[in-house]
Amino acid sequence: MSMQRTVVLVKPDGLQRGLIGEIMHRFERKGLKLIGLKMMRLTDELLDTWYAHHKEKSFFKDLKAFMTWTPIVAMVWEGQEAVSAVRKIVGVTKGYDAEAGSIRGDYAMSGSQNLIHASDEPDNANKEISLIFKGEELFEYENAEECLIYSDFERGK
Ligand code: 3AN
Repeated sequence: MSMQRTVVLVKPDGLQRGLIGEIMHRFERKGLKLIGLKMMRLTDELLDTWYAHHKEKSFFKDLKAFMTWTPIVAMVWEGQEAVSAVRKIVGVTKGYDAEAGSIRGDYAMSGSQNLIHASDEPDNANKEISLIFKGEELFEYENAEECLIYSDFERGK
């Protein structure tokens, strides 16, 4: 087990549908720790880097247009195995396939307008953090509930 950080973006459809609070609540109640949060407009250049693996795909242009439609809300969450824990809460890419109980399973039907981006592995999470957040925009603090969420052993005590 390892302490990890992961990036969540609430995409323009999540903002328009008023789901920011609901989405944040899902991660908060799980026991993940919020260490960074901001609203921003993604740029064309940033998206070229962010979605470099989709550059040749037929949907790339539409994906970029969608992601720049309105501002997005970016967050960094921290916790044990946070990358996979967050992906499970988010659900699989296509909303109509996503398990009931996951965010996409509960709120999405589309394969592209799927409310959220979540980092897919720790190395990518670190790259994504550095693309969006400056060092001083990430906060280290003691979470008062940490002793209830994790065992002493898991906290290295
Ligand atoms: P995920 O967001 O579940 O990690 P990725 O990384 O495969 O999925 O895709 C990134 C984004 O690209 C998706 N969230 C979705 O908005 C869009 N996308 C992926 N596959 C398709 C597709 N076949 N058609 C349209 N848009 C897609």
